[in-house]
Amino acid sequence: MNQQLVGWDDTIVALATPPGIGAIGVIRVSGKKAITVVNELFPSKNLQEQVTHTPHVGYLKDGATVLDEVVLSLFKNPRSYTGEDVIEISSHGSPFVQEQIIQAITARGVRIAKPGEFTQRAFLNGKLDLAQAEAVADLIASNTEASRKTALHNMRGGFSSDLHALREQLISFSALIELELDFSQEDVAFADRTQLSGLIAALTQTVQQLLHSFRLGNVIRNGVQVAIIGKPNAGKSTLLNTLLNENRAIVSDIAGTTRDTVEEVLNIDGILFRLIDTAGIREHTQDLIESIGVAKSLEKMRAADIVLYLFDINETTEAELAQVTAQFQKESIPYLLVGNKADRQGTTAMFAASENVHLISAQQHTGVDALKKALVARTISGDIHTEATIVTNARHYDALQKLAAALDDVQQGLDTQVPGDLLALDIRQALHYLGTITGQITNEDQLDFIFSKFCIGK
Ligand SMILES: Nc1nc2c(ncn2[C@@H]2O[C@H](COP(=O)(O)OP(=O)(O)OP(=O)(O)O)[C@@H](O)[C@H]2O)c(=O)[nH]1
Ligand SMILES: [Mg+2]
Repeated sequence: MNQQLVGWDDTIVALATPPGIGAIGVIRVSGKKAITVVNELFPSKNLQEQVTHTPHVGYLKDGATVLDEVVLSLFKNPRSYTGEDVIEISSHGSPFVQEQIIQAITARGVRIAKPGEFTQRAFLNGKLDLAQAEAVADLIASNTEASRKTALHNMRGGFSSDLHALREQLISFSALIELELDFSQEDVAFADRTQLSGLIAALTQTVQQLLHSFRLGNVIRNGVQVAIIGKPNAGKSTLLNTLLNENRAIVSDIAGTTRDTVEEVLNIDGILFRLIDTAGIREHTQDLIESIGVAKSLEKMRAADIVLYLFDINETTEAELAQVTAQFQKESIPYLLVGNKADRQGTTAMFAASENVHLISAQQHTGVDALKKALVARTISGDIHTEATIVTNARHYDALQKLAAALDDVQQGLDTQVPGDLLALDIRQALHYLGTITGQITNEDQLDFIFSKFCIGK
């Protein structure tokens, strides 16, 4: 595939571990010259004669200069990450030493790898498909249990095997249609059109499920924006501190304490919530800075994935709450109603508890765990099933949408009894979009774009 890619034949080198001082740094070399070049620097053994998947300890020497004492891991093609000959040099983690080793290697006709180039080669050599390669980048970027699980599922080919099954079905479908075309003179219909229609419906359902999973995928990848909104003194900053378990935001009994928004990240059950404490909203404020803060609160409210509307249960009437709720509904803003200061309930309570309201005491930490659970439930509505594929990648989402549209065309064609050759065209279109996800259909620019987002050395 794509043999004519520029630089494809080069041997490449890069530091695979983060730059800086560390116990060990790993330098990766991949390509035709990997073994001969490193062999020149490694006098103690002839690496050419060693078997694959073996470690070798010894000195790296550039002429008379001893560069470092290292461990080399040898992977001979095709049994390596890239499918080419690969040597991983575990050197001492000094940036100076690593730089010298890399220079000694590049001086022998090896070039520095581009970001993601090792994985790109793995893809081009058929070690992974494109969806799996992209999952490698997701795995490296994962920062929660949920993102790790989905990336791992996709890297192991979970998503790819779903797509493979779809592809097989579409191909058998088109084979039936093509057969019909071959015999069109004889006017026989090989393909049972009701059966075909059933197949397209099943395929559409699978694609819709994958599309649907993207909302969750987005949550897993990017986290959930949660804006804490309410009147001054409702206890918003206290709630933020309680959720975080630290005194992050200033709390006081002076209304209008929070002027600028405060944002912090909280991991609940493997999902990242981006909590935003905002300035209390009051309609008439003379204070310019406070009014800027209020405008910002409203902006955060509209941009949030979920709004926590926090109110003091002792100072809030049913009518007020109904008004606020109506506003959220009108603007289609997802919200949770949270009644605070439940520790003081009963003294001046104007508000009757209902199941739509989460009662808490931000100060006494009561009801807060239940609120966390409600946030998670609101976000994912059910467990994250790691066995099921969750689409996390916008490129895949886009291709799946096009695939769904193409399947729709096929279905319409079946409904309106269009001739088989037109159906075949639509099916080919559907296969095309499927192929763009796994990389069976792709172009060099697109590949470069995808892999350029990887880190160097991967
Ligand atoms: N009794 C009681 N007091 C609380 C509770 N939560 C907050 N308070 C008090 O309410 C006052 C206001 O709390 P803040 O967290 O600063 O309120 P806020 O909503 O951030 O206020 P602004 O930033 O001014 O909009 C402080 O005196 C808190 O100690 C609670 O659960 N119970
Ligand atoms: Mg505050």
